[in-house]
Amino acid sequence: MAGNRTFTMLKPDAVEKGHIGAILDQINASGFRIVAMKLTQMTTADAETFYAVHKERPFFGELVEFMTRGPIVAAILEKENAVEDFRTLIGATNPEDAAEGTIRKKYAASVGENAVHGSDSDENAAIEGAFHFAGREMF
Ligand code: RTP
Ligand code: MG
Repeated sequence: MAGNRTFTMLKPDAVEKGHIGAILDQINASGFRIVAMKLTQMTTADAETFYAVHKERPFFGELVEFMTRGPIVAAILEKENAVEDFRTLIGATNPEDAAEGTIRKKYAASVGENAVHGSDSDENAAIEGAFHFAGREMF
């Protein structure tokens, strides 16, 4: 249902450090249902398209390099008020500013390598989910 889904990626740093299980556990314990999920790796073209909104920013090259350096876990999550509640659960972009107990506070190393992505609007959640998953992969 529109408004009840968000899209997330557990970023390469979180996968490299072995945090997949702990992060998914916290996501489930916070009331999100997994609608779609896979381990995948973005190509440079994928990451440039996914983050096109940031292409003029000074960190764009670094961001694309980081997001393509290893596998990610991509997932679609369902919950009432999913987009906003998930961004609360992950915390501020910079882990130094993230609230205690949030996923970024616990698992992120820096503003660039910040463990997890969360969509910033219902519209982008739908676009980002469709970027990674075919309809038959959503449950
Ligand atoms: P995300 O899209 O990954 O959920 O993160 P966000 O909304 O909290 O932050 P956004 O402004 O959309 O930035 C996207 C990602 O770019 C990297 N970044 N690096 N070096 C820097 O100053 C910087 N700023 C942003 C982060 O990986 C951020 O999550
Ligand atoms: Mg963002």
